[in-house]
Amino acid sequence: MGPDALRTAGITQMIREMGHSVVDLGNMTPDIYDTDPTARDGIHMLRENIGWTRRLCEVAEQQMGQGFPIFMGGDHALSAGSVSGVARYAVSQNRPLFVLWLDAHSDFHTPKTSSSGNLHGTPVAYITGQAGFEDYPPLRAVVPPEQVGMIGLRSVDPAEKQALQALSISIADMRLIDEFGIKTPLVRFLERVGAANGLLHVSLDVDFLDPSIAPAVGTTVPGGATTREAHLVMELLSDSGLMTSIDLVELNPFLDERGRTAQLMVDLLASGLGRRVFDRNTRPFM
Ligand code: EXY
Ligand code: MN
Ligand code: MN
Ligand code: MN
Repeated sequence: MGPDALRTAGITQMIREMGHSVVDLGNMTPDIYDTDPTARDGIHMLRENIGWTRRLCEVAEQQMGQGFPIFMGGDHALSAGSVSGVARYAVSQNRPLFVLWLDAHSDFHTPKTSSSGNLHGTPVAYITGQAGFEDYPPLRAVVPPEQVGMIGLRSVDPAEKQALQALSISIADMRLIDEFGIKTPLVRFLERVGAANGLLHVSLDVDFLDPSIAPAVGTTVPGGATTREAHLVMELLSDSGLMTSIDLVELNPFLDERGRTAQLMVDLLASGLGRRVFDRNTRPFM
């Protein structure tokens, strides 16, 4: 339902109006995975998620060679597939892949540590090659933790925190954003991507945004990014020219109010693709 809500909000038309051609591949279907998983009980839809990961990984690798893929969800578990496929493509190009995770959550559980059993809480651990994903497709290309940046965090479970503390993922929680502004950590991360001639995959979870502006998500956490903070992130991404693929995830239109969250996600993508009120060089005062 998420992708259809984005389509209804005019995502295709917006991209065309910005001068790009669009191919909508339609809604994907997962591969069948009918092996008995070895993971403990209580992990929801594990087989389905493994099937989705396999399919999306193939599609992502293939589509990276065709243009700028936009992966619409749906559950954030889809990023296990989208990012692992993008990572394979990056290896084929001999370029490092950086991943920017815009989210209230760190999504750093494994099927072994998750207490909810919801696999949307796990994709970053999978793509960075953490143990505990033995049932999943083996990663051909791991994203090194030092090439991952997380911005917007405000809900991290103890097991995730413990695992993250041992790694060098760059983290800007909301406290840091309050103190230094959202531009500071983002620009530092982008400088590293540019210096390494990296590809940049952005994973935008609706719950990165404050629930007051984006109610259409099942995992709202108060204290999120404002409308302008989120647009600034997307505008700076566009200015950098570094972003090469994006996930738009966790949109649940059943929880929306007159489509406002879907519209905001489309508008944010427009900023990420270069929509501006004025060009930078014609901006008054600065
Ligand atoms: N950490 C919690 C869990 O694992 O259940 C919440 C995860 C929510 C993940 C979402 C969508 O970003
Ligand atoms: Mn979800
Ligand atoms: Mn998420
Ligand atoms: Mn989230």
